[in-house]
Amino acid sequence: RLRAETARELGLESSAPEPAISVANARALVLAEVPEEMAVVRQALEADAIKAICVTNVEDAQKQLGKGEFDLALLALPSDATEVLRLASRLRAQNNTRDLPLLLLADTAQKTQVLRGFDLGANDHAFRPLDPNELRARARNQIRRKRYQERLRAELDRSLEMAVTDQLTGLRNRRYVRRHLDGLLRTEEAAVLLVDIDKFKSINDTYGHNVGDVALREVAERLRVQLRAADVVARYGGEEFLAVLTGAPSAYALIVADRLREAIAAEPIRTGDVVLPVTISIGVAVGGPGVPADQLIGSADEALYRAKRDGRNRAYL
Ligand code: GH3
Ligand code: MG
Ligand code: MG
Ligand code: MG
Repeated sequence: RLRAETARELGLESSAPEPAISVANARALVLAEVPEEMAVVRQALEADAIKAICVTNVEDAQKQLGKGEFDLALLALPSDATEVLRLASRLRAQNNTRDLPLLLLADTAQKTQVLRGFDLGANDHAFRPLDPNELRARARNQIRRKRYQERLRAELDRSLEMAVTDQLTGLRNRRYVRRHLDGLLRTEEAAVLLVDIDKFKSINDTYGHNVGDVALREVAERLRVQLRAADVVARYGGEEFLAVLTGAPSAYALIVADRLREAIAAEPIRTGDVVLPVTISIGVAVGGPGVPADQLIGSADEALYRAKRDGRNRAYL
């Protein structure tokens, strides 16, 4: 119960019961040489509002499926099943069809080929003569399974995103930027900019914590828009931020730092009736492969300390 509540609070799970997974508007590719068989399959699928896209040869099937817009493929095995089984194998090897459900249609005498198909990654089968109700049940099953898998994957993506995001500002969090920096420093030069808001405690003390939070978010946003997409800026602590720059940053790290400083100082932060002049101090350090992240951040912290000591609203290397 605790786990469910926590998940809900974190937005990982809706409080409403999960809606049943529908198969409506699913797209199925049907590969069948024999027109009568094609007609049976198409009718069965369309009874469940599954759209059937029909092809009669392996090349066309491959071409259609390569677009990756399908929820299911029904592959009818001709008397020589080799080409269709090869197709099944290829589909499993390709990125955009790796998870595509494959349903084989075969003669009972083709059991060996069907089993071979399972080895190659087919998910299910139906034997001739095809029973439309059985076909529909098996198709629905596969489509629901695929859609459920997609839902889980989307939830996982969302959890992973949350695990690296600071909730207050939407920036990356400390854990993420540390790992990012560790990774970079294995192969390239990086600059770290340790940003600390000046006299932030007095903002909280004067206007309250909520205004303090607004200021934090606004500073975060101004830092973010100043940096390139390839740079990472994170909330590193309460009112501290860490930006990591790449691409020969020793030449321009201090220039960027001064631009960040100016972006905050130039315009007071406004919220309600409050007009809040805010400044930041920045400590900069540059290092390359072999320099530990801790050491780099330690140097930036020393530079930050000097910037504070010399009166704040400055960026030091
Ligand atoms: P300095 O110029 O030396 O950095 O002064 P300062 O007041 O910014 O430094 P200090 O470290 O003394 O104060 C930081 C303050 O940041 C203390 C804490 O209350 C506040 N703070 C930390 N996290 C948050 C937060 O999430 N929201 C708000 N509103 N305040 C926070
Ligand atoms: Mg601080
Ligand atoms: Mg401080
Ligand atoms: Mg501070």
